[in-house]
Amino acid sequence: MKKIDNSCSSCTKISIWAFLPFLTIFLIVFMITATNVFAETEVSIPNEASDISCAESGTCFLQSEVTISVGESVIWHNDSVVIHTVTSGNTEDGPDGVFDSNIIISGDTFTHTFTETGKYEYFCSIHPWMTGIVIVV
Ligand SMILES: [Cu+2]
Repeated sequence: MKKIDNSCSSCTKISIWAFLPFLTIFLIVFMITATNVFAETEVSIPNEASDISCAESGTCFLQSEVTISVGESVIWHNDSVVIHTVTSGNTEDGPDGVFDSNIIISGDTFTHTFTETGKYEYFCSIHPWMTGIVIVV
């Protein structure tokens, strides 16, 4: 008589390994999602920003032009010893009201999340030669 093994001692092992591909996919999706949610592009406001010569070299903001994806944020760090603002718009037409940090003191930051595509010009209302642009694609 043939012995039939009903104990299925290998069943537990099989079921654990069967979840591995799903677990891997879940982890990959989670990491991609988490990366997008928390994606922040850093822009520094350097010490030399308060000197008008930074406008010629385009170094009033570092970097003065950044490209990000919809839903991502830009965080501006005031790495200088004086106050600045990050104000959307341009010096010709003034603020356009999309975002405005108001005064950022030395060492402080301002963050804005961009939810629509477009080209967002900004400047410092205290040092109007300080201009930058955020391109959201
Ligand atoms: Cu400034």
